[in-house]
Amino acid sequence: MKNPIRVAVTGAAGQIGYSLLFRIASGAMFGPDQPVILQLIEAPIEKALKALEGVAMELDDCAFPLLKGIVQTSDPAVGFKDANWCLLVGAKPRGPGMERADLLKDNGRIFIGQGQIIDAVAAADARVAVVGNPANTNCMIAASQAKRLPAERFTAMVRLDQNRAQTQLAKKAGVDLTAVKDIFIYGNHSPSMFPAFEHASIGGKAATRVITDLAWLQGPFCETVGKRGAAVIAARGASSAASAANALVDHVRSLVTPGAIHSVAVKSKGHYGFDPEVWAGMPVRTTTAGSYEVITGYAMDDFAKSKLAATNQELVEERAFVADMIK
Ligand code: NAX
Repeated sequence: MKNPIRVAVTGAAGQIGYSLLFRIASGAMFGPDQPVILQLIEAPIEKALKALEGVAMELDDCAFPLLKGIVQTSDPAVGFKDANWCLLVGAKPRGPGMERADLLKDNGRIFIGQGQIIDAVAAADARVAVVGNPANTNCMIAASQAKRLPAERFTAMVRLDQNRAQTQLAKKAGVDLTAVKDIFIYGNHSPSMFPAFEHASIGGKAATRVITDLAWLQGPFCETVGKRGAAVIAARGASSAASAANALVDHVRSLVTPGAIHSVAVKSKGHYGFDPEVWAGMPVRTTTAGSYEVITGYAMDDFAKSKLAATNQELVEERAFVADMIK
């Protein structure tokens, strides 16, 4: 039996947490032979901590063979201690009438603290995955606090957008989902993101040769993927939770699987025209467990270039809003 890995999860009593923790404990994230210790972190709010107790009770009641321990805490120094993976799900939701700039600042403060504590107490091999919105910019803020852990260890999730795009292409083409390959998300996890359909394939052929309706690809397809989160809220009365948790399972599983090719928001090095200081979604190939290289060299036409420029612009603006928080 392998040694257990420590997985810290913030926002553990939230709705994504409720779908996520059971998947991690069952082996879906790290594999069926990898024991885990869950280190669950909640805000220091009585109601949230009480709810967390209930979640921990349910985890116990599942009798997962791989679950070797549960830590419940509102102290990040306890929750991130020796963590191999830090899954930053918890964040403040955007309230009624709240400006995006206020959300950026309020959440920025959370991610400053968490970035510093992770850098101080997490395991030497720690990896960080950010889900809490605005995910790319929160990730950038957390990474900027770290002196010990390199910036590449901090990734933000755009996998839900990739999964959404894959399904939309499969539905339009009338094929099984698994026939759709290499659909990658570029830029921000926001409606400005770009699902680069030109590089996707369907049943081994270029997606644009299978779906020849370019107006649909450039219009409704990009819009449906970009605004899917809002559509789920309108229908369900609550934001995406199970699908977000599933995407995080995919995000981490792909990052620990050498050879996997997938979309991750990572620190830009200027590829695809992204400002070198922002975290942007792009295609990566996992090299060794937890490490990756950006897949460069996909050619972009004028339409793609304009979409990349727009999502880059938004990331640059978000960065400017929180400039005083970045070290
Ligand atoms: P919930 O409001 O259900 O849960 C959030 C939890 O985080 C709460 O229990 C809260 O007490 C906790 N929390 C707040 N501040 C904390 C802190 N400083 N430390 C620890 N815990 C803290 O939200 P949920 O639906 O679970 O969504 C969580 C985040 O994911 C939100 O920011 C949401 O916008 C974001 N999403 C990101 C997605 C992505 O693809 N990147 C998609 C889904 C989701 O919208």
